[in-house]
Amino acid sequence: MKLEKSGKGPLVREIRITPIAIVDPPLLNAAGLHAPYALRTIVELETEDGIVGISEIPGNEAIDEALREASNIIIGKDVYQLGKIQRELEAWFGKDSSQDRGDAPWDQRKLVHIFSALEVACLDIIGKITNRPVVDLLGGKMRDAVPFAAYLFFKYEGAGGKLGFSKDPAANGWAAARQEKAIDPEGIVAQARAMCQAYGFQSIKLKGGAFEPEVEVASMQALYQAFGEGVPLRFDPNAIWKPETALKYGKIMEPILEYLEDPVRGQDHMAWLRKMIQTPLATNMCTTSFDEIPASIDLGSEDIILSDHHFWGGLRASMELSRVCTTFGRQLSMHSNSHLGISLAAMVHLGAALPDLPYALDTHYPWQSEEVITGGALEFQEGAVPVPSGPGLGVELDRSALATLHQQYLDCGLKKRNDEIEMQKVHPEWTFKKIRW
Ligand code: GKR
Ligand code: MG
Repeated sequence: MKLEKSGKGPLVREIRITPIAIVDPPLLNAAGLHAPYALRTIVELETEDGIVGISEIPGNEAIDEALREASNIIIGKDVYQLGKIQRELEAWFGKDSSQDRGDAPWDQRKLVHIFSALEVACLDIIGKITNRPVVDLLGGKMRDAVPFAAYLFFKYEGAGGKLGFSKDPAANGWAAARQEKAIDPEGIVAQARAMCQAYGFQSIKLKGGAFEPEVEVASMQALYQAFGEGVPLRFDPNAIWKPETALKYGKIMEPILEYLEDPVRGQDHMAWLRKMIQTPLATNMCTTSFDEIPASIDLGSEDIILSDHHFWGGLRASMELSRVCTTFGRQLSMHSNSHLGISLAAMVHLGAALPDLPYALDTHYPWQSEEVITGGALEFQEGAVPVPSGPGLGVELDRSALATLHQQYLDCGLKKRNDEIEMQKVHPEWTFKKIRW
């Protein structure tokens, strides 16, 4: 591995974009039901010296297509020239607008995804060249391990994938527990016990928005009864509540919540509720880009912004967001979607570099049963993931797993996440509503 002469730096010679499908159980949310497979895209950049950097982003055919188009910009570029790469991508694709995010709980903007994919892979390469972990490129390690929260879901019975709504009778421990139905407080408490036992999580988040507020709030109360004050609890109905519903149930949950995530839709409604209840409000839906920060500050719409490097345009943008949050008296934590170990490694490097980490971060990782990195799933110790110590991201692509998961993508036929369509397969009359209760 050698540095290029005359300040030219290592140049990208090739980009490989591989869509994959990973088995996902039938999890419920405000937008419907998870499909039997979640889609991800694995990006590899290779330099002229043969150094390969990797990254992972949510899978979406249109974004993959745009990434292929971005090859024109990335090929031949010096991996250190991230500012220039970003400028050229913005000029080519035009800046994302807030509308492009979509109404679903997850983000569908192109540019943030593309830049995140390219930036993380470039940082992986730079780390390999300089023999430093990515966390060092973000400012250095503030902690050795990054804490995550148990992320609970209401769900139908089933393992997902080919098994769909049936269970694999050979599974044990958490692998068996994650197949169980959870549609009421008892099911949620059982899920929490099994997940916390397997991973050692010390904070708990419940994804709501799937059932009537009474059932979901009763589930939070049951978690509080089961785990006591020592385990911080959060609840996220993905903005499906009306303001008056959020006020009623926000007040009821005030004594038991660490924070309430996106109870209502939009900065105005969040700001209104913010003044009416004591519980801190968090968001990954109402303030989702730097463009939305001025209004968020003017209105006072939330206390905690849940960054996601896939949606905010990379790891360095998330570090910048942390500074903005500090300036305006906000906290920063992290949002997630179904993901594998490359994304988790990037999240851990970021989490380790953030100056302050007041809350355990979100991760869907326990719901996934497959991996695309060598050595299998990353390990959790008492709910935290130790920062990988190798150069770059510190994780390597398992080529045979990549090929298998790509074939699974081709076979499953899914091209884009659509939880409404999946829900209609079970309840044909069901339709997505931005605000339901
Ligand atoms: O995986 O169903 C899910 C979640 O609802 C996810 O899509 C959200 O983006 O985890 C997310 C959230 O915190 O809103
Ligand atoms: Mg959320």
